[in-house]
Amino acid sequence: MSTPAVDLTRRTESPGPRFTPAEVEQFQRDGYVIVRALADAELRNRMLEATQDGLLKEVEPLEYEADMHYPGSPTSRESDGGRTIRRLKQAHSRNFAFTDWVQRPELTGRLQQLLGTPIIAPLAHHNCIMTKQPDFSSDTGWHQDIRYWSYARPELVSVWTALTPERPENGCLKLIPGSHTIVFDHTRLDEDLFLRSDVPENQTLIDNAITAELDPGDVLFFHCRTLHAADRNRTDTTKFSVVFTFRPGDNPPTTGTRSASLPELLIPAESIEPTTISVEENLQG
Ligand SMILES: O=C(O)CCC(=O)C(=O)O
Repeated sequence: MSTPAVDLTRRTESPGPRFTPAEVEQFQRDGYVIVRALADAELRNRMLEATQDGLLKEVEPLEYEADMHYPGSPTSRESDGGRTIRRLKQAHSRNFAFTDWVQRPELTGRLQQLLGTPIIAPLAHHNCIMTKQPDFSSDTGWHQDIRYWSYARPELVSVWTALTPERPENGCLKLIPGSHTIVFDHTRLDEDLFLRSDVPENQTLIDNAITAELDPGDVLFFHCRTLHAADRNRTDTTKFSVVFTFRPGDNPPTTGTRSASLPELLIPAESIEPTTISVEENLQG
């Protein structure tokens, strides 16, 4: 079954500093929302330049495709394509453009609507630029980001910013609307906690997936339990996306875990009333 794309209608006016009520409602219901043209071209270009420089100079810390052992990955760092970079880690420390982006009112205003005040950006998760390259990229299976994260509650919002076009052919994200409400029984997940496609109820979910087609500057907000996946890049151009995650102040990482292994950013933002994320859990499995 082909995966429907979300509406790519361009907006003509500035998106402003807040989600509309309909967008908040969509986030609550579907576990994601896309805001078109949220990151302006000047800032995007600064993030893209810093990214291309980091890629060219191989500035550590890096994640290589070969490290993942996903379908399509080179078998080792020594094999053909083994030095293909999958992501530049620690985006925030690479250039002020990334600090600038996570403090922009058009972003923080929206995060406050979802998370309240204060907004915290963990540096241990995401905080990266995905560099999905043409020759040696891989397929990422269906997963919920929270699977390897440890927080008081599964309540974080990730922000995926397209620096270049994202389409099915270059491996744009696919998402399953409403999957942020589902708590999966272990029989539906494989040993790496990816959704098993050989389980019929899982396949029914996968059949409902949408593709998040993005143009440069479009921003996808998604819940840390929203199931998502992506195919490899089958074009001849690298796809670049900046990804950060954010949490409410009262949802700290668990001491001693990877989530608590790095500092976090306290994001400056004016205080506004949040629309809390009320996820009614749907225990399946
Ligand atoms: O771009 C991809 O292959 C997927 C990345 C992803 O799902 C993630 O970083 O959580």
